[in-house]
Amino acid sequence: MKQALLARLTLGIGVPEDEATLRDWFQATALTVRELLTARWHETNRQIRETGIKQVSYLSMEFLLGRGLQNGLMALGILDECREALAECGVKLEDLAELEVTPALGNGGLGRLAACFLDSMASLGLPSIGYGIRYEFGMFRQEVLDGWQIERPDDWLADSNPWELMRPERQYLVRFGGRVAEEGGRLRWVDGEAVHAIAYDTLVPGHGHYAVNTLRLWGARAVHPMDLATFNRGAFMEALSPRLRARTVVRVLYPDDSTVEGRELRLRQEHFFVSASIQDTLRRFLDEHDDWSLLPEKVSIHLNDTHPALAPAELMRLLVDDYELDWEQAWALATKVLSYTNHTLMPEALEIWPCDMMARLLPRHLQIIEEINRRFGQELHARFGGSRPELFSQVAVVEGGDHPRVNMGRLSVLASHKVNGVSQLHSRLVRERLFPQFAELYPERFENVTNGIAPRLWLNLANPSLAQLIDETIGQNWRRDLTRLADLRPQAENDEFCRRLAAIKFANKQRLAALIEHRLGIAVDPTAMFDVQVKRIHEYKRQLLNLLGVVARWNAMRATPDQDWPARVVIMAGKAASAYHMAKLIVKLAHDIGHHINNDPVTSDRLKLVFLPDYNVSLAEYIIPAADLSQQISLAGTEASGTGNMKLALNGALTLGTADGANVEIAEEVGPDDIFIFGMSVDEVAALNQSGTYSSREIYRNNHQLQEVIDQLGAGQFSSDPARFWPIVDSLLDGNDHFRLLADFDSYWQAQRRVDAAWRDQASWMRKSVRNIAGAGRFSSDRSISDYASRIWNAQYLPA
Ligand code: 26V
Repeated sequence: MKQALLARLTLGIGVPEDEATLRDWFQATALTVRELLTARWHETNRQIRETGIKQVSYLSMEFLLGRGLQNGLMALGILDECREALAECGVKLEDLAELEVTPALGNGGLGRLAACFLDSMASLGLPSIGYGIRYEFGMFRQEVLDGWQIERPDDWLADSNPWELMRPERQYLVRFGGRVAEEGGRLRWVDGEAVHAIAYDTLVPGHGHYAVNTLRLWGARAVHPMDLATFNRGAFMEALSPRLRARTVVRVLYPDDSTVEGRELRLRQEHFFVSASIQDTLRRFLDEHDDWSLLPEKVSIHLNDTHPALAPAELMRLLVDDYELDWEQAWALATKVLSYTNHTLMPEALEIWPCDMMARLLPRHLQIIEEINRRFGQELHARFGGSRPELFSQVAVVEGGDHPRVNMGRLSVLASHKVNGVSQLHSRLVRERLFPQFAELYPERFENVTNGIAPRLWLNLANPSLAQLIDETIGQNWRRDLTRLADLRPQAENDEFCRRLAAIKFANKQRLAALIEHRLGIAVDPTAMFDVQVKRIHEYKRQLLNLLGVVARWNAMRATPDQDWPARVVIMAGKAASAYHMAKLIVKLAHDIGHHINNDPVTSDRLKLVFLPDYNVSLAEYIIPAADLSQQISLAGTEASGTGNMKLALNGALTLGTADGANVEIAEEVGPDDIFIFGMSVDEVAALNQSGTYSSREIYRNNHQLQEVIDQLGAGQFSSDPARFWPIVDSLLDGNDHFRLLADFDSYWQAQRRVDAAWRDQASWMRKSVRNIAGAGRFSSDRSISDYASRIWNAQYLPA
């Protein structure tokens, strides 16, 4: 190992050992890992070709990978060996690992899920290729200035990326604009402007399996990178503009879509990566086969939300226009290979594209979608005659009216043989609320696959001491099958085990306390309860409910300082979309409240509120293993699943949550005594909304505690500008509190008091913590992927 590292350092990176910086060592170690993985990768690809086994094309606009070094070393089983070899050279592996930039090519849950799924597909030996965009700038870096979020560009490629391999031979032409021409009785898309999509491959190593799969991200290159004549007459910038223009499409990951110009670029991105990915999928199929009827046996194409929902249109265009299949045959193939996962019910995230924008950018795709829609109308007419006149307008892919639009959700459902939600509850709501008519027309199409998380990252790497304790207690089988964690349940009654678990948690909390002190200059007590809410900032996730609770607690502590208030550190982190003003104001509110109460001599030893900036995968690896309490407090029916809830439970945090998303299934696994569920159920929320009687003001009038808190916000008690938080007060009182914070407040407060009581009995708390870990086995992404393989893709595995 040491020889290998030194060779990469001196020959690969080109620096002598005595001059090597830490960065050089990182590069050399990464290169070593990549070479070892490449051998496995070639072997995997050879096996896929020779066995003719199905390969899944997983299309996703986002892959939130996190760092690669320790993950690669762990997959190769040489983590300790490498640590020792580096130590002999006077280098600490952990210092190298911290140097690696954290790739952040995703916004939040959906992107991280895609990364966990890649890990599981490789670890199960399921041949797959993840397709996405090689954004030059990923998720913005969040800085906080005077409590306000500032977005900074994430220039993650500024230093070289050791993990990617450019594949110039995998290059495809992607067209925009132009027109549809008729050539020999067939329609063809011509003219317009074109760019080359060029593949950059990242290796995805399996753990406990030799398989190494591929993540293929598309970069963009101009067809004619520079105009030499223009350059020679001195117009240097203009000469290079084609190159810059081509790369615009992959420049930046979308953190929101609040402007029209932004929306058109987003559609360009979607088409760019879909077109390249479908062309590549068909190319790979045709390299091995010459009979289209084999396509569904060899290929599955999965749509991660509607972002890749142009795929059916692009697939039909290639099959019908380029490969000259009949429409009927092409459609039968398309619907057999495509499947779609829905990740949100939030109306503003459901993609709908104006037909005029599509006509400009993708004229042939629009025609194809209109044809799909026309034939669907015919099918409905054949099935129902005139008996359901309203039906077609409820399911039409092209919504008519003055400004016709394409509904990407409906297109995805219509073109897929399976559609799934991401938790049992969410899948029910997808059927009942989002696509009720489709669920009636095609009931067999609708499935649930509850989300999961990759235990390699969220347990073995993030919390190695816990992983080791589990190994010593129940052996290593849980590493293959996470449900074996259930074997830990009896350990709740074992004082020695609980003591060791408590010691691990405490060490993790000390580590996080040091990070908080270092980054924020705030000293927190690691013996206090670490009460954590980490996720994107969004009104439906109700960070504001948490903040109202913190102020109510502060008020109560000041009113009765001698009461036995357990010490708490409330830890929040998360990014607000750059144009989402209310979310940014909530970030500011958290800072203003924190600033105020953290300096209160009456309470500050027992109550702290800290906001850690720039939440990302790496920061999550610090926070999650150190959490005692996990807040999952979305309004019931709004959080599709949540996956942070699973990561926190797996690391022994107790959940304080609503009956929403996967919280419901976590409660089933751990049992009602070891989780704190509060608030309205989905059905109660629906009943309240139906009644039309909800009045947040009335609740405010009748709840003195709540009244005090909201009045404090309105009076500017926490801020230098008294009017600063009026928009928040207005949304609660005059906007009728869209996410029903006030309706759930009292129940939340009572649940928090139950949490306090439970925390006072530390021995009992640790027993609960054990049962949370033991109950988390179902939430492995290995289980999710095996569900997809059997119920959706009909995919097989390579032998281990
Ligand atoms: C929509 C858009 C619209 C255009 C601009 C960029 C952008 C980015 C993301 C989205 C939709 C995000 C949907 C999402 O992340 N859903 C989350 O998916 C998780 C994995 O299934 C799930 O656990 C979370 O509950 C759900 O909110």
